[in-house]
Amino acid sequence: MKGIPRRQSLRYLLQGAAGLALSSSTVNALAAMATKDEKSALIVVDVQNCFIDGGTLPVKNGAEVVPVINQLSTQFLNVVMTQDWHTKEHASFASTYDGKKPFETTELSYGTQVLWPDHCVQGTDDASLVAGLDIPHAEMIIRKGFHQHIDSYSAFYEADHKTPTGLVGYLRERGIKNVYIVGLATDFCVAWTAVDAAKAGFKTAVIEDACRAIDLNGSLQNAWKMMTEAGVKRLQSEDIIG
Ligand code: VGL
Ligand code: ZN
Repeated sequence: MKGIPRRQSLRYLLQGAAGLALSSSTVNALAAMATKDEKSALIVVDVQNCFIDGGTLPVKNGAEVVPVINQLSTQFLNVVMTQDWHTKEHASFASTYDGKKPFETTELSYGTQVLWPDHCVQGTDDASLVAGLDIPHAEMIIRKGFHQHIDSYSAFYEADHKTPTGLVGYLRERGIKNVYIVGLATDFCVAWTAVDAAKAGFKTAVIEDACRAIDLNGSLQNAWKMMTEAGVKRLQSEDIIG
């Protein structure tokens, strides 16, 4: 163990132990140790006015994530935030199409698109981060959904599954290996971000109680299935905060 810093050697021991005995306290210890770590980042997805009460696409109890995320953020050296950032008459808005209503779907070049109320239009107060979000040490804000004809639930790839936002490159260049995802909404932008993160090779966890869902036609259940199949871990904030 000579030459290995004490904290790091303890981690190796615990990781070894976790393979033998998966007691919940060991899992929690590992969850806690993955934070305050240069190789871990918290990704705060779309905690914007549009997705809370008073916004254009409010997620039920969306504002409840704010204090939880503020507290979690203190456990991370690296924090990235995302903003849904649409053009007017965006392809994901029902109002862009004749005879379409919000929450119906349409077929676009890349597949089925849910049509939403107009939301998170670039530069509007609706698209601003929620004022109560208190993460002064956040290092990066990435905007997505700014191509008129392509939606982007994921913070990594747009809905065509091809156009990158640049976030994979940013995290890799920063040496990030582990990502913890929180925010709105569990079943859309959080889930798609988590699946893409896992596919890109990051160890990925979603902190469930720091998210709220839209839950449209079984979308929440589908989202957890998708995430589990992609290898995304499901954590609770107490696993991190204790
Ligand atoms: C989102 C629907 C449309 C989200 C964004 O942030 O989950 N959902 N645009
Ligand atoms: Zn959107």
